[in-house]
Amino acid sequence: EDGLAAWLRYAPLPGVNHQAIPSNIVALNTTTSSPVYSAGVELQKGIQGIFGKHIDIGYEKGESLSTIVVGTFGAYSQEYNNNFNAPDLEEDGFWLNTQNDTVQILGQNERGALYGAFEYLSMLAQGNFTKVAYFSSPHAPIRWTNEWDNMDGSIERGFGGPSIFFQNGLIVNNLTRAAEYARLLASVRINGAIVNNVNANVTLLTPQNIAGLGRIADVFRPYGVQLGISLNFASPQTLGNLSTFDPLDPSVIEWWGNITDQIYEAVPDMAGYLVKANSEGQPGPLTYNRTLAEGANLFANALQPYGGIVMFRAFVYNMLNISDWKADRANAAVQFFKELDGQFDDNVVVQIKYGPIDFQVREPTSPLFANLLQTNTAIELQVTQEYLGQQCHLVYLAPLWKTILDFDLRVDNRSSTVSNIISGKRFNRPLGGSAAVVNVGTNTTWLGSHLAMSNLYAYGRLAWNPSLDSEAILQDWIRLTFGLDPSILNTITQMSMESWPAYENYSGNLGIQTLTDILYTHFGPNPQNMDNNGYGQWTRADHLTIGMDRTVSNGTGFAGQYPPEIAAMYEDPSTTPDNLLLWFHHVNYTHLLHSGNTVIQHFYDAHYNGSGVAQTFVPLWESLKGKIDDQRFEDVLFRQEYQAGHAIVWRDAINDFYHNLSGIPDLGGRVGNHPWRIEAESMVLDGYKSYTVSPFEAASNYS
Ligand code: BDP
Repeated sequence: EDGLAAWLRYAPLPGVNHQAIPSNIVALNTTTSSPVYSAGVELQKGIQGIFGKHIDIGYEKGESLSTIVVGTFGAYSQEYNNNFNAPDLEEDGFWLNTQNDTVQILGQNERGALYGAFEYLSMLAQGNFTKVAYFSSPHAPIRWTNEWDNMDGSIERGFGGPSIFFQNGLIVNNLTRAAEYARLLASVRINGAIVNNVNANVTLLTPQNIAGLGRIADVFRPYGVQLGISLNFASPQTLGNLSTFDPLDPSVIEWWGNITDQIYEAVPDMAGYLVKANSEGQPGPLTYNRTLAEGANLFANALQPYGGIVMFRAFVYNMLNISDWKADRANAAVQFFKELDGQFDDNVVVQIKYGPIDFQVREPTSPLFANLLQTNTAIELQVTQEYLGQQCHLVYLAPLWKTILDFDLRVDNRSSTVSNIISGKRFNRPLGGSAAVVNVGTNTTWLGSHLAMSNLYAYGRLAWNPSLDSEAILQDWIRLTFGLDPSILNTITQMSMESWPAYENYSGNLGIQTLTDILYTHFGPNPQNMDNNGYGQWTRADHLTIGMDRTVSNGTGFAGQYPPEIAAMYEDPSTTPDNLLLWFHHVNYTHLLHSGNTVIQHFYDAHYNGSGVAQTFVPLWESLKGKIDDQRFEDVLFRQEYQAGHAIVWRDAINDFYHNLSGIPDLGGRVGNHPWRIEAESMVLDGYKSYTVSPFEAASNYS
């Protein structure tokens, strides 16, 4: 197995009597591009795979009761002359009833029906034959992915090979993988995908490429996935040859109107635009002294007649001067956006990264969620593991995401969880939801690693229902991906659930951020570079102290961006949780944590513990030999061996760095001795050259 089928393998379930499975499918739509038609095909395929039983698909009510009927409520009522109405189902919701001979899978819309079919198949594939009857509605309407694919076929922060959409500046001819991707997304109820990089290339908007977008949308449509695109704010000038890209200039407004008309001509159901403006060198409205809201509304107006949405990113910040102790990149989003609350059109959604900096291993919840009360918001997550081991390390991310989604920001001293803010419920907003940077590629594993796919699966599940349990989601994924053997279930559960804490322990604990190379690669340890960059990703470490003082009383004031109850908690080191201490406070290495340990000893211990856990993943995985097909077994083993080694590189680089800086010995006597480490000098190397490693703490033999 090469991973292409992901969690939709429909592997045979041995020893199951398939008499209980209905003998026909009735799909209430004959249009081949409709999600209900796809649902019929999917049910047939799944049942064939799981039970080895071929069942026919009909398109109207038949004689037999032993049927799976899939369609919208509307189509069902008509065909079966039965006024069975959906009780307040949200858009995309469904009803699944397996209690009678006729299994009913009915959607509020076509997409809902397809989701219900995938739900039913997921139960069967997991050997779950419980009789159920329930309605299911999404928590939020926007459940999108963002692909950071470039027109040349490369992918920014993509670790699964080149693009499935683009090559040599054009849309690829063969969109088979794009169609398969849409199927995967639909199976976890994702309803939109932005296909190109937020650092957008204007050439996407040439007539030839707009036609190409139409072809992508055509292969997405049968799965109910709407296509969206990222825009470059300066396009009217760089592509349209106008003298300006000022969002209030009539020629610019007209230019975007025309382009939008052309896109909807090719993609009548386009989801909308994603815009990264005035961030990291991208053009935006600030060039013309226009506000970010004026910039966003430019697109909102163009999209409004078509029902499209603008996802406007809150990831806006300036480069900062390291010597300014009041400077703080974490403050930027609230500083730029809070004053614009209420100025965004109703079809604008401000898309906010989960933390105030940038997808770090641990961040506090972005306070912007608590500062936009009259604006639609969505959370931005990352499935692609940019700072989190880049698919070479197993890091199951649902537990991290849950710390944010479940976080109660206490706006107006009332329960205000992030999940209820982004759904629109808390502030009564019409739109909201989530986006995840996924970055699948042409690699048959999609993401570059089999085990990383649990993150894509979990993202979709949580976008639909953020109250689900991370471990329960994981276990569904394991059974679907690797089968029902309990030892497989237990082993992969253990590895995955231990993986984020382990990675946090060896890469950057106590809220200090991922201590990685900040300047570009974002991979591997580089603690020294955390205090010499203009990106504001700072640790403020010297030989006595460490951590960013973000208090109101003494520091950058960031803690004060939260509502009062939360601000008070973070203002005081004694009420700040240990895992965020260094995010909010600048303390001595000898500062005592709630755990009773000093900061520096916690660093040492955590790096030993975390890297130690990574060592155990290898024998744990090896215990599954023969229970998993050889191909996936070997692929994962290779990754786990790499992670085990790289975790030691992390351990020693970080520990040695802070040991040198602070001069404080490790009470365990380990730091500096490098147990379990094999130096390059003790290996027989072929074809390698010596190289000056920075930081030198990461180098072989510590030199
Ligand atoms: C950073 C990435 C960069 C992205 C940027 C973004 O390093 O490649 O372009 O985020 O989100 O994390 O726009």
